[in-house]
Amino acid sequence: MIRLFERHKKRRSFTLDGLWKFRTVPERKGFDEKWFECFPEDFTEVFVPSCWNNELGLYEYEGTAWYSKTFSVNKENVKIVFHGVTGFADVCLDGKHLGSHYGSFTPFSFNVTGISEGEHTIVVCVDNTHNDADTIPLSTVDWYHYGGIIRSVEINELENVWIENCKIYYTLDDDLKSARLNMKVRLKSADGVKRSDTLRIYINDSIIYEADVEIIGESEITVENLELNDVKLWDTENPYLYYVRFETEEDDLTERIGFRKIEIKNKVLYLNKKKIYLKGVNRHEDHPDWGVAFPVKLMKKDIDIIKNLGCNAIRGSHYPNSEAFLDYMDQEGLLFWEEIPMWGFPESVLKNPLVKERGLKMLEEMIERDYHHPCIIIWGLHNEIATHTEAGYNITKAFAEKVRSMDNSRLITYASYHPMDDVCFTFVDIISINQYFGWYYGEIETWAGFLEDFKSRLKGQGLEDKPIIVSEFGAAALYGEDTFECIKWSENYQEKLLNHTLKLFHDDPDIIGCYIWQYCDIRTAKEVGLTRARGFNNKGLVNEYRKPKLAYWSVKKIFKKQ
Ligand code: ADA
Repeated sequence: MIRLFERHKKRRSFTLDGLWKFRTVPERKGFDEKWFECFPEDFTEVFVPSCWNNELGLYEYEGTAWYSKTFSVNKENVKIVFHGVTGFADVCLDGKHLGSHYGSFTPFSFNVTGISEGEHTIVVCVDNTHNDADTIPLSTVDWYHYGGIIRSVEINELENVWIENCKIYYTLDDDLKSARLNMKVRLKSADGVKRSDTLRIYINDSIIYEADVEIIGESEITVENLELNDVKLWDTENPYLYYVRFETEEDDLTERIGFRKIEIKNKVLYLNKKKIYLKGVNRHEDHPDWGVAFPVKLMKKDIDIIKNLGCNAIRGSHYPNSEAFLDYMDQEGLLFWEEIPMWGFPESVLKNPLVKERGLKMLEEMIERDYHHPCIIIWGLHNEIATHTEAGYNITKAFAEKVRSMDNSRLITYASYHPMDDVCFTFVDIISINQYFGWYYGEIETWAGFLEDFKSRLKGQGLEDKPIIVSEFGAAALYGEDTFECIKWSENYQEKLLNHTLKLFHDDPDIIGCYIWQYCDIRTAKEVGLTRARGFNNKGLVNEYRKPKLAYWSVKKIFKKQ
């Protein structure tokens, strides 16, 4: 399941979820052998979407694998959308190379026109290798590099003219009662022939716009200044959603939006002009049975547990999450921080132009995909990169400019691990810091003094007007480990650390929220596995099977009161 609402009433679309032919192979073998034309005989089968590391015998496999699936279409034009393929993907249809894509967590698509109705075969080569020079993420990260076609592959059957995409921008009037909308709709046709059509736009089934249009190949239609009165707002209590449907004679596309205003004034965060404090967790999409390829049922369970904890916010650490997860947060009124998987890049790697190029592309694809989700209030540029260096400065500047050029309606931040000598805070709206006092260094009580020192440093640099988020803090607790002495690795030590820090942050007027590291225990990369008990990052409030640790109940008490 890709989305939680119906995107088309007219257009036929379906997923290729199911069993695919599958073959692993070292070092990108298979191209010279023309496996895209003739798939090797000795294949096995896997379910798509999934992670191959959840298959028997492939627990630690990181490399290349080939996939193949035969399917039928009833039209001559189709759009094939890959919603998530790890690393490098090369796609062939009926033996012809359609194209390639890099980046695991955002979709890519191909429009294929003039094919025959009936059966076709798609072959995909997935290369999930990482290095410490130019892949995003690098090899060395603190989560597992699952491989595979991790999200659905979708086939859309297209008519002669179809809706390629649309963008809905709005501004709310000062009283938040009416909205002004601007929209952009891109129509495409399979050939260069001039075609006439009619474009209609509906909001919640009421028509708000109609015009005759002409398309030669591709046309962008701009609709300006549509006014909507008596707007129902989207907020954490009542997350009201509007359905905007674009329709031509033979095609349609529905988007879902929510009207809300997020802003910072005098270091206070406001949602729809009401002060809000972010009570959050960092969450990886990770489960022992599914890896990163989550079923919607499990997403719902995670959101139920997180809401029950009293949270109003989630940070999608450290990559764009599944579209269905974002849809569900839209429906549940949760506030989301979304970021790209750029984690822990040292200065030397940040100088590589390919890293910058790939990072910019990932930001672009993330914002393009998720622009309409009201749950997203913060775009994260990266996590714990060398923001105390010139290379960190240059890349952060470029990233911030890119994000602002695409979306000025949300807040920008990144998680800094160099708070005392960071040189990039000037580019962002919120200063976010990751610190582990009481775990890797210092004592739990060190936090208070550190915050005072940090704030004086900000003042000294004229940055005291920016609010602070504590984007990561926490302690590892082995599930079931309970001690009289309250020592590290026990559930009671984690509880003690979180009790202390959550109260401290909430009482600090400069802090607008915090995200506990982390929601659940996760499998980690082999590069750091041996420094982590069980090969897991154990700082979850629940374990990897979502069983609560002691801290869960204390955090719940605190968050419910705050
Ligand atoms: C970092 C990082 C997290 C995780 C955490 C930890 O701050 O951003 O992904 O690795 O440390 O547990 O040490």
